Amino acid sequence: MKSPRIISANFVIGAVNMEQVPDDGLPHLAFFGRSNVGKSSLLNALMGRRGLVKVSRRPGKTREINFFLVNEAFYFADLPGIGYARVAPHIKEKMEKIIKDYVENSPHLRGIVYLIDMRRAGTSLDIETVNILRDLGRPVLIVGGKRDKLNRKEFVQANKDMRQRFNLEQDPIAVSVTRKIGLDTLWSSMVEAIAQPDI
Ligand SMILES: Nc1nc2c(ncn2[C@@H]2O[C@H](COP(=O)(O)OP(=O)(O)OP(=O)(O)O)[C@@H](O)[C@H]2O)c(=O)[nH]1
Ligand SMILES: [Mg+2]
Repeated sequence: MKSPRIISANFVIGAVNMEQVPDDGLPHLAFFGRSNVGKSSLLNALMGRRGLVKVSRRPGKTREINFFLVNEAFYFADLPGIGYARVAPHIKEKMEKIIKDYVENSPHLRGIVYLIDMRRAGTSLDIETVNILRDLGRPVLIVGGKRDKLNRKEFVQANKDMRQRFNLEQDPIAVSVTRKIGLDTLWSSMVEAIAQPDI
């Protein structure tokens, strides 16, 4: 499948609590993963809007859930990156509370695209987080990011490691924003997830 035509993509709100999370009945798809893994860059690439999502020079900068309305049909949620040690503890606590509230309680969240830096093929924090999301009953789509940083041999090994670490039956979707690899494949899986009826 080719990527759908993006007719409109707009920033809606940076939500810091559940009251601010869009609740108009349209489905949500969230993007999650370690800080600096490339979530915001991937969102820009998927929406075909270069500067819509702020790409961090300093990791850990995104501290709220940023919602983008796409084609007036669904929302992309850019979740704050996890695992960034230099964020002050009180901010970290807040950050974790909004993620937890949203992931546990949003009735419109259809699934989570969990992005992993393929060079590390999933850290213990990634494994732990994915297990929590799965235990909550949330569909998780594991995506390997920064594919351009790996040579052929490293790529083969990373796929093997990711399959084992995340119990995948096949190789994860691998993407590169800089080389525009895997975006159509990712879109197909996302469109499927978005089409699921509300639980
Ligand atoms: N080589 C390469 N670099 C990438 C790719 N995607 C993102 N980057 C770079 O990785 C850095 C972090 O990208 P972001 O998109 O801000 O990462 P993030 O996951 O949103 O980070 P937080 O908001 O801090 O959680 C930036 O310097 C990007 O240019 C990719 O596919 N390949
Ligand atoms: Mg970001």
